[in-house]
Amino acid sequence: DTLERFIRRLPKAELHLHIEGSLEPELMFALAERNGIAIPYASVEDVRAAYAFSNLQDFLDIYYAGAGVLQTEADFRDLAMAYFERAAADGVVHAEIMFDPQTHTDRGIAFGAVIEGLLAAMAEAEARLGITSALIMSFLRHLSEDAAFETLEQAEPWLDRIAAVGLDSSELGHPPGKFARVFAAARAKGLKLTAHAGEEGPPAYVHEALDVLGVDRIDHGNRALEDGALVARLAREGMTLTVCPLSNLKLCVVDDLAAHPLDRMLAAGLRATVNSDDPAYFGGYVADNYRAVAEARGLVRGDLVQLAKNSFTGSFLPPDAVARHL
Ligand code: ES4
Ligand code: ZN
Repeated sequence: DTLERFIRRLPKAELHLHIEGSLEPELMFALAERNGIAIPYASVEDVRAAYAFSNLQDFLDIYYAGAGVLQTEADFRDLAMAYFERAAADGVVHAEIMFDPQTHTDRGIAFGAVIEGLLAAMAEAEARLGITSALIMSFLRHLSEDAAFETLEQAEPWLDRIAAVGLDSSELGHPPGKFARVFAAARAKGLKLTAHAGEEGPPAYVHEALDVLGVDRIDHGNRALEDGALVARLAREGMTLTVCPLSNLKLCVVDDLAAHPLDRMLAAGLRATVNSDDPAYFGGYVADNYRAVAEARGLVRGDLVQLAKNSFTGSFLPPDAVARHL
């Protein structure tokens, strides 16, 4: 069995995926044409050439511009369906997908068009591809907490179809504590909580996500490794980290995959998982991430099995469903 085949056949959950980040250049062009929207690229090759980033903000500027082609409920359904097809081919059996409502509502797209399109794709993915899924509604941390509260209010009619809230976008200068009250409100509504922390931000932001927000999961968490006491705490509490190797490479969180800390995380007893983050922008879906980091860090098949197990243990599935996947 080749490594690639082994990875593809390993049933896994994807826990860190921005659906807007799965917008491939080909679909971007098709939606631009369908919606009569001009995009600043001449060709698919031209788009891919623009995907050279030196940090998170570089990427975010291009990612928010790309999302401008998404206009209708059908666009969001097509976007998510394309992701599910690709994920199924990679052996993903459960996906917890983040969406950024503010990226769309701030340019006049109805919250309902976004979420109904995603929910339609989720239903089709389960029926036709056998993939279960859940939604994580992410707040943009460069915007205010009041704006996040407004988004939580808009989501009210669909709260029973949203598993969790998340926190993404520009990390530096926007610590988790900025969203303490809206995360408490989300928790009171029965939602799970996750937040990007320690991608570019310092270990203190990871502490804050745990202590002030009370998150159930940490997205990325790379920089936690700079703080030994924090590592011990994350291990002791069985906190899941949703690590994204190719994202880390493209956004220069690591200089080289050969220096990626994934195996050090596992060795420290951390519940690390492997995910694709924004696969259309970072050069690979979840199986590509497993393969790239396995080759760069010499992971053995037992490590890959552990990572896949962690993805179910760390999911927001109910315990009986988790047990069926282990
Ligand atoms: C993101 Cl990699 C990453 N970090 C923070 N926010 C994001 N939104 C989409 N991808
Ligand atoms: Zn992310």
